[in-house]
Amino acid sequence: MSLVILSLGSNLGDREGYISSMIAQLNSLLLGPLKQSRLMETEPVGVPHKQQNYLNCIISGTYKRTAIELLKNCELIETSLGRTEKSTKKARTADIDILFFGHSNINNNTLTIPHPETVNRRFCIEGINEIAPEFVHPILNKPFKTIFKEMPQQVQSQQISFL
Ligand code: PH2
Ligand code: MG
Ligand code: MG
Repeated sequence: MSLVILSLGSNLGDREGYISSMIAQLNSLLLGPLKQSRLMETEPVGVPHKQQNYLNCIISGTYKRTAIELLKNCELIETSLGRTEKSTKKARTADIDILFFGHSNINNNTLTIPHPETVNRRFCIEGINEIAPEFVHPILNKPFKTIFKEMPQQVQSQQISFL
């Protein structure tokens, strides 16, 4: 059993509806206790062209199979919600990113866990600090309450509003 932390995002179409559907489907995939951060409206980070703001939230739960199986199931959920866009740079209806899979370090052709952008994205730090402040980043060896407190200025300057 692994504690998993996921980022959910949508910036195309009925964003709230897609986030609710992702949560509903993840509820049946993950075991409790499921935790969910507040919804955040966030400016897109790391995208080359201007696009609509994202709705994001962070969730955690436990998973009893492997990281690759979790990835496949998350991709099935994305596809069920009309996601056709596979490039990471374009607007999408549904995006589920595996940020942490327990304290595993995984690095292969299909998966990089911890997700390397986690600590460069304010919504990830804010969301994890909200639902799992004691969770220790397996590479930085610091709990998220500390990562939150030490957030660099350029990360802090990303626009977020809590809904
Ligand atoms: N996801 C991306 C690229 N940029 N920006 C925000 N604010 N939220 C996201 O979920 C996000 C992003 C690629 O997956
Ligand atoms: Mg993403
Ligand atoms: Mg993704």
